[in-house]
Amino acid sequence: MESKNFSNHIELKNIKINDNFWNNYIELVRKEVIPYQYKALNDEIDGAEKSRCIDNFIKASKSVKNIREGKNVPVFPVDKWEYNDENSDEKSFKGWVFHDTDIYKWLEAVAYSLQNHYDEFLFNEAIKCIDLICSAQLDNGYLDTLYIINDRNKIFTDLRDKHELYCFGHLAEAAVAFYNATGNDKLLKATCKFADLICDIFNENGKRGYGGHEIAELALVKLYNATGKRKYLETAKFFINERGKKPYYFDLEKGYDRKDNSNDYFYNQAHTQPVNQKEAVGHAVRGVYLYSGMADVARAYNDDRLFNACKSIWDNIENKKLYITGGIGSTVDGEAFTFDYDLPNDLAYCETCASIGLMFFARRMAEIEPDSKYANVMERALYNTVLSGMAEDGKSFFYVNPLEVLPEACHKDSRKSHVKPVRQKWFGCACCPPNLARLISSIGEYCCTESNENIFIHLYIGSEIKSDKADIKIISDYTDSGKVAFDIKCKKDFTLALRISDTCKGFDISLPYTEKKGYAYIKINSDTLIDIQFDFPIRLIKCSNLVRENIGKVAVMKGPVVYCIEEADNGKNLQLLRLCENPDFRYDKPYIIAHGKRERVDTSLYSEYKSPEGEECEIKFIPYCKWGNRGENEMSVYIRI
Ligand code: FUB
Ligand code: ZN
Repeated sequence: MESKNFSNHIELKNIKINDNFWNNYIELVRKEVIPYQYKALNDEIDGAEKSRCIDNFIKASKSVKNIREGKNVPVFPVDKWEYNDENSDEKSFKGWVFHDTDIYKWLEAVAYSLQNHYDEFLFNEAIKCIDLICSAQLDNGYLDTLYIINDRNKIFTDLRDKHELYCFGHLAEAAVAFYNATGNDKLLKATCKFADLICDIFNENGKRGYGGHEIAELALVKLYNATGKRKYLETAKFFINERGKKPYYFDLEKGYDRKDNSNDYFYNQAHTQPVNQKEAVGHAVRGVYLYSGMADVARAYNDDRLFNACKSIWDNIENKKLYITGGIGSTVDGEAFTFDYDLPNDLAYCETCASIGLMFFARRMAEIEPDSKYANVMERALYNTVLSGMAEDGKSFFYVNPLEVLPEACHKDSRKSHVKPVRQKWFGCACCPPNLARLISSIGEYCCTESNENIFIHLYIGSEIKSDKADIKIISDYTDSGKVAFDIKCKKDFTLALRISDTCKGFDISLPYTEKKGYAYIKINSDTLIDIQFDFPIRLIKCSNLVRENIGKVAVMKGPVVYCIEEADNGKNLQLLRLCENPDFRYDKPYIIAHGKRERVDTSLYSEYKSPEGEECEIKFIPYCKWGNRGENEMSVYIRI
């Protein structure tokens, strides 16, 4: 690797967010989302799909007690992804195979939130959950309620589909976060016991398998960083090395005999070894979790080949598979990446979790290689698809984040039934809401990183940062006026590296700097004040003409914020609107108003061509992340010009 001088994110305890825009979201997560999700986990929300998560832990805890007491514990089938009342026994596991992760992600969010704002009541509720989780752990360390309740003999026999290593990964992330935030190590100890079991089972002399849904890789690296136990790092590397080797482990465990040496398991990114992968394929969330783990392992082992695979996958996403909103995953079929430049607006998947995972990948890449392209994408995902995942009141969520919605199509066309025209209270498959909660409450970890001699500012969020190099106060009006001020109390010489956003037209920094790979470097050797003015005019952005849907259309952006049009502001049939080439934009926060034309409705299905007639009108744009807060209505990011 070019430089071994990697950077690390600043720990949450050393960064206090103080930013009008972000305080609002962080408080929303603390006051609304976390308590609301706790109710959801306990199945206490009327009209929402049942979670069954806590219920499964209670059942597993009883199984563990009965096993210890030598009592007969019933066996139920482990043969599906989803177990509901119709297809399973009342006493058996309920919900999706990965439902344990809901409480782990909730706990992780609680941990970050406690670090931002200590709350005795929340801490005590979290401890109750941790006690419950630990009581559901088998004596050998194994912990997954599906198998503990339903069938202990089938443990780790269906790695491709059953998510045990995925659940472990979220457990480990929660445990590390909770320990870091509170010093309470009960969950961490339980997790290490499970991790030890995993390391004993999966190795060169044991099972040579790996999870069908990745995340254990990055989680084991986190666990290694928290505990210093090297075998966790080695097992992360082992999972990445084994993945995609032929004969495929997934074939072996299912007893398939693949005679033709064909490639398979693109969906799980297991078609070939990660080190040989060059583009993003398959299930998007799995992909970005794997790529994050690859970046971690490449960094820890200084592995150039693996890092080059990460870079090539990154470039493929950034330049060919990324929606303007920072969404990824172009199809519901496998919730997956498709092919280069295939970015349909109305059929998009763009799962909230996928953009969150993209931020994980981006930060890791930025830590290894200081190039602004990573944080540019991180910012794009954050301000658009990630934030759009949650309603303004924090009480409902999008799983899928399309760029164009016609509610009637969502209701009547089954190809679009994955697109919900309004946010949902909760989901049977509820991966996204708790993922959002953990991301927003740990946003400080994405703002800046530091290496031996540099502090990198990736996101311009108002904050107070403490490091051994300096205490830095950032006052930010970034998304609005583009102004950011730094007040630096210097403790020792260092270089401040400020990301130059790819969405600014120009910028002005009050001190001399040198520019490299999208960062402006400023030497700091005494207390210093710096002002940056980013020029964020309202801009029309076009897509490559290889994206067929968007020919003749543009999107409107101001800084990193993508805008859209909604029926609530512009009436029905948004497809009839056209922007003037000189739209004379007016910014009236949060709206952008522009001049355009509305074509007259033409009900005759076919007629002789003549240039369309239309009348002048005002077109009102709203930030994409705010769409869908006024009931069910049409929405579009792209508009004809
Ligand atoms: O499989 C677990 C989670 O459920 C995935 O990450 C999401 O995409 C959803 O499929
Ligand atoms: Zn999700």
